Amino acid sequence: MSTAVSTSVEQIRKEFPVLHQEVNGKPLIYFDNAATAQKPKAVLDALSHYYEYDNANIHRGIHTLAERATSAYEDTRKSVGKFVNANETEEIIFTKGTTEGINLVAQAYGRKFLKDGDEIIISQLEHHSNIVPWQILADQTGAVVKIIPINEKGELLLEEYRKLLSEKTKILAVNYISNSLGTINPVKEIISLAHDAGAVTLIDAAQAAPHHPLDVQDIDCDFLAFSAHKMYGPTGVGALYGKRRLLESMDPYQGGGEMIKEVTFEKTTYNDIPYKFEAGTPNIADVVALKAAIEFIQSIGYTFIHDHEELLLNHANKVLLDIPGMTPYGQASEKASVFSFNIDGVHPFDIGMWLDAKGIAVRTGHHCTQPLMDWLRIEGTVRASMAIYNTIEELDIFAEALKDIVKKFKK
Ligand code: 7TS
Repeated sequence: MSTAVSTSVEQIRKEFPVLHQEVNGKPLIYFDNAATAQKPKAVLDALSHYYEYDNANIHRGIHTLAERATSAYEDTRKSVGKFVNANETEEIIFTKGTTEGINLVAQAYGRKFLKDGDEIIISQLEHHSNIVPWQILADQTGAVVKIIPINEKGELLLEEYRKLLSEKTKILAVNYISNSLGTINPVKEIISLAHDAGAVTLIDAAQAAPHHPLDVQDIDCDFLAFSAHKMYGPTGVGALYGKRRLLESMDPYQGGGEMIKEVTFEKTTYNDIPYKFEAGTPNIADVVALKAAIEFIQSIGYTFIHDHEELLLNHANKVLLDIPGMTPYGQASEKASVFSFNIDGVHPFDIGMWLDAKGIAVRTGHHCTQPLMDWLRIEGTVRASMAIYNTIEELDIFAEALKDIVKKFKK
């Protein structure tokens, strides 16, 4: 991990062109970072530089541009390997994002190794993309999906989790950080318990990558998936880490070019990892720009990110909790900079619309966590999710805007 450089939020904001605009006549306040984060100039420059100078298809050409494109693509693989502290670069597979990474494991690992009566454990906090692929797998194999319950604060009940584990448990898949409540889960402990039961483990790190250092060797997960776009990188690209032994044992996910060694009509042999899982022309430009996103995060450092986001969350609690009618959701002791809430008598959608009219972008609804909303007995929440470029002043404006909305609806 690179050490935090001396920087300031003011300097960081200058790196993000999109932040410097008015929306509906007000300066934009962007609090929808859990959905997707904004992109710094370095990422935008990497994208346009690639298309302006290096664009070529990778791995197949001997001409100079093809070599440049290939080495830029493979440089990102090295960079991602270091970013998650993988043992080997070949353990990194490029995907479209977290969703594809999880589906890849469910199909290429799960479909091959799971059978009738086996169990897959997930949690009440999961995003649909860490629920539905396992339901599809369960339908295909006869496996059963079990759920780790949570407490009122939005924390996983580890004692209940222990009771779910048995020799039938074949896969444990949980998120590192909840997108709806911000809960940071004790994944190292969860993984160790799953391994004791003989299960393979997958961590959905979609919300962790922008906020929390990733170290696959330390937490000892078997698979870990994340998306570039939530960590200041481009959309349409992400990475899946998998332990070599497991990746090699798996079937291919998709067939096509690049993932083969030799093809005849009688028999096809597959390429080595990681290429076995990268059929077809990949999203080269966005992979190249992912490296710039990693370097951006490393130039700031997770210590600075953590301290600033903690400051924001504490301030959010200070200025938002006593707004009349406020019900916050998710009060975990370990929590990322997400503030999810409802206000009595006002539909979350109306709050979102009124905030937008004031230039404030939040997300409203179930946040692709419908089972969690059902557990909370609500349809959805308003979610303000903060990032490295957000400020205390923005939170103050947000609090005032919410007070105005409350007054308007109380009339
Ligand atoms: N897992 C978690 C925990 C997420 O928050 C998301 C996206 C995903 C998986 C899926 O990531 P994707 O990049 O493959 O789509 N979360 C959200 C959200 O909270 N609002 O919009 C997308």
